[in-house]
Amino acid sequence: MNLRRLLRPLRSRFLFLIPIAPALLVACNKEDAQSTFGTSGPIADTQASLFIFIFWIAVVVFVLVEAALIYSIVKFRRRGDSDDSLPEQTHGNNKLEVIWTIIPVIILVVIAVPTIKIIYDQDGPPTDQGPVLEVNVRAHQWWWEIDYPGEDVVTSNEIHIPVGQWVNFTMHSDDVIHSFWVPKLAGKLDIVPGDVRQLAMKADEAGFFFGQCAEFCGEAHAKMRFRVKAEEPEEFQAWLDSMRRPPVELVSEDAIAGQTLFAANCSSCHATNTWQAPAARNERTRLAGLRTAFIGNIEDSAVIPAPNLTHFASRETLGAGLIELNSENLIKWIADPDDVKEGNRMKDLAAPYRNNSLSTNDVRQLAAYLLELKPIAADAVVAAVDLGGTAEERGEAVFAGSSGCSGCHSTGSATLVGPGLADLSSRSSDAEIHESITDPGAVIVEGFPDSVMPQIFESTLSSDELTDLIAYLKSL
Ligand code: HEC
Ligand code: HEC
Ligand SMILES: [Cu+2]
Repeated sequence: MNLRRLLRPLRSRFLFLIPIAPALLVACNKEDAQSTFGTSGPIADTQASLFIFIFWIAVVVFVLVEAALIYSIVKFRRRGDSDDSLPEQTHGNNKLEVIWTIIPVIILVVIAVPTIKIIYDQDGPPTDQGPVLEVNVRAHQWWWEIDYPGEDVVTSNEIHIPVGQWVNFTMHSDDVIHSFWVPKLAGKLDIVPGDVRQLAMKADEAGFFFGQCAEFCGEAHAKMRFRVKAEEPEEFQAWLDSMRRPPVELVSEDAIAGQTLFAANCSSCHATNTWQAPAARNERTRLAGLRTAFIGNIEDSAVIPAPNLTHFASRETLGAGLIELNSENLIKWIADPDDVKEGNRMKDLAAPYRNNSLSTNDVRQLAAYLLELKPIAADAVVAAVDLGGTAEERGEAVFAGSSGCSGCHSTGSATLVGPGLADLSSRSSDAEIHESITDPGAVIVEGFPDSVMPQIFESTLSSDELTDLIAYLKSL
């Protein structure tokens, strides 16, 4: 029969759909970590139902148009080789043309009404549903800076939020256009440099939601991920509080050695001390300073804004939400960050990778240190520490410890980020050294960038620590 001959080419041409179909259908699996169908909050729910609504309209249109098409093909097909007659021509039929103009207009209006309503409804958190949690997000190539304004809590790449409370994300970009997307919680929103973007969402259930930068932003774009951890409100509050407690005392010898290595090699970019309120408040300024230093010397900078690592061991992922945080992965990351995440800036810029100066043992000790960085228990009493030793010895401990001085300053004449501090006493008085530490912006050493040395030591160092530190610096 003619009809069968007519359909034959279709059969072979569309055979390729058979192996591909399951792959396409997997995209609709609600269980998938980044599925937009398995929603978990009012914003994503509404967006998904709008999608489904438009989808069914499209299905009806598709079925009617295809039915009309197939009907016409069959009804007006050429009947036999001798049939050269043309079917009746309807060109310029006013009635038909008016009908197929009006029907699409009606369809588009039906789609536009709920769409526009939802766009306006979802612009900002609702004002009548309790307090809104504010979270600041700053996108960097290729990681996320997170802070909770008014809470003195800073973190990176993992965003904790309370279940059932509206959250308003205020977003900036530090470099190029990024896009903030947590598929199960809300649609994506582009973050354009120089602009402030706001996105509200709410999680209806606890969970660890996948996020992903959804705008191509350079080499490691596909690996610029993050997580939103929605927790019951008490757990969320407990997390906020824990981020403001001091770290536990380091136990293993590896971790203690790792701390010194970290101060010397890593602390010029990464902060681990924002459990202290002044450091937390200063973190944005510190990162902005690193950014300025990087922009001033893109080819050869030794610093760039980097993820805050305070209480890093309480995180679950590594490399901006890329892989699970465990000892094996962390060692892999520190040994060669590029092997885990091609193109990332740490491998390009950090001195130890440029000079290839980290031994396998150093890497292991650094990992041991980072994996012990967690807050003390809520009910732990901080014992007063008697440091002992001479003022100079105590000052040396401050210099090499979590204040991060040794990450930026050598004690010889070599320039790291800041000047080498040998012979400091021959060029500065006690008062000048004191000022250099507590108010680094007051006098800038010639040839060095402004606002890179953190403006926090006035509040993070006790006056005893300052005195000891100055005694140590004078001894160099
Ligand atoms: C030049 C600045 C710089 C230095 C120095 C540096 N890093 Fe990084 N580090 C970065 C940047 C930038 C990232 C983010 C990379 C990415 O995900 O794209 C990063 C990421 C990390 C992460 C993953 C953080 C997360 O939230 O997933 C760890 C862990 C880390 N660095 C450890 C170290 C250690 C250990 C050292 C010292 C050996 C070090 N870094 C030295 C810039 C630096
Ligand atoms: C993130 C890098 C960084 C850290 C951390 C840092 N500094 Fe600095 N420091 C600099 C830079 C850059 C300069 C030069 C610009 C200026 O004068 O502010 C500087 C300048 C100084 C000077 C003046 C040096 C001179 O030659 O006159 C002193 C003293 C000093 N720092 C001490 C410290 C001490 C002590 C600490 C730790 C408590 C510390 N710095 C932490 C970057 C840093
Ligand atoms: Cu991005």
